[in-house]
Amino acid sequence: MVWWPPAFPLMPETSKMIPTKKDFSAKARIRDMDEYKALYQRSVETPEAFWKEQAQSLTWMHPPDAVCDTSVPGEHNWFSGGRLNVAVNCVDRHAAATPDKTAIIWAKNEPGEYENITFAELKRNVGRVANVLRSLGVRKGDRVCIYMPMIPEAAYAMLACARIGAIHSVVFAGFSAEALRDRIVDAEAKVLFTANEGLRGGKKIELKRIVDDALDGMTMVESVLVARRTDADVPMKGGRDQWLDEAMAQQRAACPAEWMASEDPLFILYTSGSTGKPKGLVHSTAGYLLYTSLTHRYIFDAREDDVHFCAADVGWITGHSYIVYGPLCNGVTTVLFESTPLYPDASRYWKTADDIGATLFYTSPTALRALMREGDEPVKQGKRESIRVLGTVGEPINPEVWRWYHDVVGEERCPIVDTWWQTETGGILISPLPGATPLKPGSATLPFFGIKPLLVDANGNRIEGNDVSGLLCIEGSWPSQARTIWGDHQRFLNTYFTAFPGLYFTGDGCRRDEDGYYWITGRVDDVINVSGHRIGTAEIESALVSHDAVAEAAVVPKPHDIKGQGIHAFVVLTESSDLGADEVSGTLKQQVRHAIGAIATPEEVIAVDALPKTRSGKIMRRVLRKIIAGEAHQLGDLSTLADPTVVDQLLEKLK
Ligand code: 7RM
Repeated sequence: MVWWPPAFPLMPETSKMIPTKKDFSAKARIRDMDEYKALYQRSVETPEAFWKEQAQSLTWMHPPDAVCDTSVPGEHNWFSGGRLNVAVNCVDRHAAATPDKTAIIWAKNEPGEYENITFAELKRNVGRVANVLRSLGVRKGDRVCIYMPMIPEAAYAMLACARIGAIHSVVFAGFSAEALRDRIVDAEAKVLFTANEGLRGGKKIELKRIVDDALDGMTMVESVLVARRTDADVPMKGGRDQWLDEAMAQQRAACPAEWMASEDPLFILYTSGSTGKPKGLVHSTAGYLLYTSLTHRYIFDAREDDVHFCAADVGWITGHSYIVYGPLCNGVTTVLFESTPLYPDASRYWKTADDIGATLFYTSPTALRALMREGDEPVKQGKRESIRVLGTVGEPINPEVWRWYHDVVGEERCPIVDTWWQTETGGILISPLPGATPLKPGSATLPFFGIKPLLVDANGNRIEGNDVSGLLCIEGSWPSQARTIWGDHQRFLNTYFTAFPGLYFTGDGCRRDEDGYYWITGRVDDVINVSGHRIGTAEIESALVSHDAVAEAAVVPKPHDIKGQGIHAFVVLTESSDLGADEVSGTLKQQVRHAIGAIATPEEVIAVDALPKTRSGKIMRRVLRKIIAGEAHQLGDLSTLADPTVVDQLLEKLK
C-alpha cells in the first residue's frame, strides 16, 4: 500500500527537531519512533485486528460481531452488533472499582474555590438527573439541549442523557438567544438544561433570561431544568420550568442504563460551515467513546493517577471529548474550569494547576498568546511542578508561542502535544505522542494510529512525497468520525465526501515537510477561526443583512495578534438607511452579537459604496481579504472582476 510513503523523520540528532525527553520517554506508553511506527503500520495495514483489540478496553453489554464497514465513503459504521452504555463506561465501572476517587474537580470562577466529586457521587448524581429526564417523558433517541456554564451539572446532564439514550446537544453558553433558538428548533429538543446565571471572570451571564427569550412563543420545549449557580431568583414559568436541585431531590440515585447499539447517536454538536446554517454533527456511541478514550490515553500518556486539566468549555468538541468522555472513560480525574485564563490575572492557570496537582494541561494557542503578552512573571507565580504534558488545540500555534509554552511554562521539561482535529473528527487525528515524537514548534507532526492523511491539489490529484503543500484529506474512516449532519445526510455527503471522491475533505490547507511532518495552515473555506472557534462568514453576513439598513455584506478574516483571526465586515447600506456614519459600526456590531453571540462580533464594520464582484455576481472575498490585510499590492488575478473601479474606491476608503 503506497498511499503515503512512510518517510518517517530522521533521528533528532541529524535535524532541527526537538528531541523527546529521556525521563518522560522511559516511562511512556510509546517510548520511541520505532514503537510508534510499528503500531502505526499495524493499525493501517490490519485495521480490523487493531480496532478489534482496542475495543476490548470498553465495557460491552454485548460484544460487536463486526469491526467496521467503511466501504462506502460517508456511510461508515463501526462495531455493529455491539451494545454498550457510555455512562456505564465513564461512571459505573469506576464507581465500582474506585468509588472514592475524584472523578471531577470543579475549579470555580473565584480563585482558590474547588469542589471534588468522586466517582460514587458522580454515579448518584447522574442517576438522579437521568431519572428526572425519564420522569419528564424523555426516551431513547429524544433530543435534550444543554445550555449551561461550566458547572458539574453540565457533566451530569450529558452523562444522564447518555445513560437513558437521549441525544444531547450542548450549546455554548456564549451564544445569543437567537442562535440558541435555531439550534433547539433544528434538533427538536423537548427538554432544556440551563442555570439561573453563569459566572465567568468578572461577569454574570443571565442564562435563564436568554433561555426565556429563545423559547418565547415556542412550544417544542416542554421542560426547562434550571441549575442554581448563584442565589439570583429568576422567573420560572409554571408547568415548564423547575429547579434542577429540587427535581433531583425527588428522584432515586439508581437508574438502569439503556443498552445502546454501537451506532446509536450519542450527541449532536453544531459547528459553522460555509453556508448560513450551522451543521449539527452527529456522533456515535461506541466508535466515539473508543477513539476519544484511546487518543486520551496515548496522546496525553494518561495514567490512573493523572489529573487532566483541559481548560476548554463543554460547549465545544474539545470539552466533550477531552473533558468529559475521554478522561472519564479512562477513569482519570478531570477538571471543569469555570473561569478564564486572565481572571483575576494571568497567573490563574498556573496557580490552579498547582492547587489541584494538574498533571496534563490542555489549552488553545489563543489563550497562550494572551498570556505570553503578560510576560513570564505571572507564570512564575505558579510552580507547575505537577504538569507532565502540555497540549494545544484549535488553531495553528505560532512557533514563538510554542517556544514560550515549552521553555517558560514547561521549563523545557514537558513535551508539547500540538493536536489537530475537528468537531467532525470527534477526536485527535494528527499529533505527537509525547514520549516518542521529536517535536517541531508549529507542527502537529504525525498521524495517530489508524489515520491516513493525504494531500490533494485543487483538481483532486494526490500529492505524493515530502516538502509539498495541498488540501488535507483523510483516507478511510476512523471510529469517531461524525456519522451525519442532523436532519440532512445529503449535506453531510456534499460537504465532506464529494469534493474529492473517496476521501474525507477537512477544509484545511496543509504542508508536509521534508520529514513527513504535517503543518496545518488553516481553513481554505469560508470559515473564520476566531480564538479557536469556527464562525462561518455566511452566518455573520446573514446577521448583517437582516438589519434594515444593510443591503449587502461581505465578511473576511484579518490576522489578529491574540485571536489568530479577527472578523472584518464590509457593508453596503440601503438607500433608505438612516444610520449616521458614526453609528454604522456600533449598531451593526451589536446586530451580530444579538444574532450569534459575542464571539462573532466584528472588529470593524466598514460601509462602502460597492463590493468587489465577479461578472456572475459572486463577491470576491479574496480581494477584500488582501486589502484588509494590507496586501493590496498582491491582489492576484482581477480579470473576473465586473467593475475594476470598485477596488480603487475600497483602497481610497481604507487609506
Ligand atoms: C478541536 C477543534 C477545527 C478547525 C480545524 C483547523 C483548526 C484545530 C488545530 C487547528 C492547526 C491545530 N475543533 N485547528 N486544531 N489548526 N493546528 N492543532 O478545534 O471544529 O472547532 O475546529 O480548527 O482549521 O479545521 S473545531
